[in-house]
Amino acid sequence: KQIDVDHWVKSVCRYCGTGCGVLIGVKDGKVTAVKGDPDNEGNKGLLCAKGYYLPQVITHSERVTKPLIRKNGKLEPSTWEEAMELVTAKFKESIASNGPDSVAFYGSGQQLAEEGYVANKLFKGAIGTNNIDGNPRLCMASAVGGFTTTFGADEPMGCLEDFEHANVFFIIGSNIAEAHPVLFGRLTDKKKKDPDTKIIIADPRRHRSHEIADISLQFVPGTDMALLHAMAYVIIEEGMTDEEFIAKHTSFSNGKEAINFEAYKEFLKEFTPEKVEKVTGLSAAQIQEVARLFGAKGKNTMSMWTMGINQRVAGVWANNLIHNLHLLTGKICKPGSTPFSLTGQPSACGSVRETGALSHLLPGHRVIANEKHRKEIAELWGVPADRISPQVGLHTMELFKACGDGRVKCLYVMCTNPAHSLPNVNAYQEGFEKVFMVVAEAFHPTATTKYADVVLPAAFWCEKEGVYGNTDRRTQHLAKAINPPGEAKPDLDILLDLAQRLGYGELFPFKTPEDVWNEYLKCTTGTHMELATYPALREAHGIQWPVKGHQGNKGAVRRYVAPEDPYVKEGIDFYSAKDHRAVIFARPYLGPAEVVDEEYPYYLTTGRILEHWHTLTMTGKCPTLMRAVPKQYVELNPQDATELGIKEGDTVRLVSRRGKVEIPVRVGRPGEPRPGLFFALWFEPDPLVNVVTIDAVDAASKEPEFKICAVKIEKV
Ligand code: MGD
Ligand code: SF4
Repeated sequence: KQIDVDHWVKSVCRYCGTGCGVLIGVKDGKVTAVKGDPDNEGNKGLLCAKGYYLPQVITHSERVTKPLIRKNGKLEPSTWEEAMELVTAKFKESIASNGPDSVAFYGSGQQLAEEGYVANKLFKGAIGTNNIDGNPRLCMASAVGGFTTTFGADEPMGCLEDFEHANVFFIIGSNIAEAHPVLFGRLTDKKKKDPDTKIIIADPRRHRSHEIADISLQFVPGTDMALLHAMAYVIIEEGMTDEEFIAKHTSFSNGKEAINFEAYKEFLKEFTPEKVEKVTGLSAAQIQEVARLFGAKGKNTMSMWTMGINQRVAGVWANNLIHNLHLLTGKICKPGSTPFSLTGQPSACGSVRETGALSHLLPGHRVIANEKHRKEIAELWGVPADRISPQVGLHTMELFKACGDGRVKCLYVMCTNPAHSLPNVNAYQEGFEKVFMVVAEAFHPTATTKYADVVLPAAFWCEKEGVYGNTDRRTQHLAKAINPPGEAKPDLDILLDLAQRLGYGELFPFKTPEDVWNEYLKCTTGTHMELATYPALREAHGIQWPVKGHQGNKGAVRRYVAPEDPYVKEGIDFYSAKDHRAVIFARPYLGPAEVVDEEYPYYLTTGRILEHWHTLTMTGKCPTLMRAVPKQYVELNPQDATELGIKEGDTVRLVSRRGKVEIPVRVGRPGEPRPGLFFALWFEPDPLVNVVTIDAVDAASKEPEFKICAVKIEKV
């Protein structure tokens, strides 16, 4: 069919962390088409269904086009002036009466980097509270913890180009086929071109990704630490280590103190394949086979993981153990050899991890706990040194708890839908009801706008200019393609207006996203995550940092290795780590927070499918995607279904210690998922699966364990 387009605008898909380059076709001020950008390294012109159907989402009738204020319990249209005056008065009053920590901001890995930077500066630098967090806490916080504890700095060293060089892919806790479909396409291409490529998929759940697996491991939920330690044991036992690499580039720790290689080997004796058979439900032979493939000399191994590893109470430690395998074998910082975390959202890296828009961070990978970092940022922001509180702010789950117990009185929510996406969400309802909540949203109603006191109409993805930072340190510019509908405004403009009204205008003299970027760039100068300039980003199809001195439009494809990384003179140098040595951790085994018992005998896990994104506010507006998958469901293993006398299409009640949800059943193919495990989609606002999930968090990253809880099942 002929596509009706006047011109194409270079942008980036607004969904997953792959960050596929897109070209937006515009005709008469309307988006008429989206196609993959062939010059983008991330996707080389390909898109998945979610990306292709973005035009159907933009013009939906549920776009918010006017500010709304709650009056007599109902959200009524108002003017920007009235809405912003109300928000300003409430925030000012709360700060004056209860102090800066009585207000908070909750953002998103889908916001633009400039929006994240300005929100962070407004709350931490101007108002003086570190109560700013965001949904990357639910998503990538454990990966951040893994990278920072092992390598001393966040974010991966590898790149998407590594797909072309790897011979062995070790994919654990990731349904790459559905959550990162274009990367799955790269994987299948690689396998087609080079049939000797081996793909290992390790996951308690059998899913679409398993279809190309050479080895498919389905372990007992929450036992991956045992599997990873056992793989390390085999790698050492069978001489697959790179002793020179270990001696030169690593140190060992038990998490409390330094240990030596011998002590680590001693520790691993508790994790022989035979000993972990029972825990993991895998045979010793399976574990040995996988370890041998991973460690095979002369082969390049790329590991990938996402929420199955991150959304766990052992999230940071499990991340450490994946890094261990690469450090023991020296399979790192080489083409095709790398640990590579897959990011859930388009800009969790660029807009939150890099801008420091979480309660313990500051821009440029700095941290609140470090006095020097606070001073540096205060100086760059032009605020007194003591304005940035040394106290780490509230992390996501604590923040919503604080809305309920009155510690937080005013909350600004932007580009996220927490009343749907938080685990054990019923426990936080009181908070949603009590707090004065401002929600900057592109669509209404959502689960969260239902509780909002003020809804601010936000411009959507292609209606504003800005920058995303995708999964492989790739910074990408999104040009504005069309005007927002009605009175909707870019989030950046709304935040700048709020800053002005709160009396901090001098600190926010920005007229354009580029002005914001220019100030933010200074926060990265001299750090190892120097970013590219706006003109360079506008021209390029993504630039990977570090970009030393912000010069040029060629970033560092790989990090910590010469000549790609400008901070390394020769060979490999883990320059962010203490003594330049990455840490191999002897982490004690930790299983899930909740294990099955007589009363709650099944495990429940939740996740994405290809066709839908998170809380359905966007893909739910797309008729094509809704036709493909109109309803969420819980998937049961055929053996479990038979034993329970449940058939495809039946409705069941899933009951946990926290809540219950009624949901239709889909019976999987044999092994889908592992017997004893149920898998539920969670995209519908009603019934809400998150009333059942658990809000236990990883002690270090504070990321909740969405991936495992115990349930019972009842036929409705
Ligand atoms: P989204 O649907 O992505 O979900 O959860 P959320 O972030 O809460 O919400 C984004 C919102 O931003 C939408 O309502 C959209 O309409 C709005 N929006 C879109 N564009 C703009 C814009 O430009 N400006 C503004 N202001 N708004 C905009 C995601 C969260 O969910 C995450 S990140 C993870 S990883 C968790 N995963 C997970 C799971 O695996 N299982 C279960 N059970 N729950 C989970 N919850 C978590
Ligand atoms: Fe968008 Fe991810 Fe699909 Fe690419 S793979 S088109 S970034 S959702």
